[in-house]
Amino acid sequence: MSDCLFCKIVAGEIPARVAYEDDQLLAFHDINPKADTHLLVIPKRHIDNLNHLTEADAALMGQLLLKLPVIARQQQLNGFRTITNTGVEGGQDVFHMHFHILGGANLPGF
Ligand code: DGP
Repeated sequence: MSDCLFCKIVAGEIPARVAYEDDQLLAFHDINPKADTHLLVIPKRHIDNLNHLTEADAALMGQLLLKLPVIARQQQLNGFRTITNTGVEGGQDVFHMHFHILGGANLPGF
């Protein structure tokens, strides 16, 4: 999607501190971290949010979930919090599906 911020990060048009990349997924540091470690994990292919998933996305979502702890371990996190905000009413600001990984010191209460 040409006007999507995270698609532009995938395309290298907007810089980001990349923590992990493969052919389907990208993880990068959040520009406004809410904890000592705050990453965003996204599918490279544009999907607005969980509301827009179809059966065809099942394998991709499986890969994404499996990679979350791998990426967290690469950041030396033994434990972490995962959040995905869905829709305006769910607090989503960027409409390219992303999973927050939050961890380390200063993890806010929930
Ligand atoms: P959400 O509210 O769940 O849609 O989270 C969007 C997150 O995206 C928010 O924590 C800040 C982050 N963010 C917004 N713009 C940029 C950017 O240009 N670069 C990076 N790295 N993160 C961004």
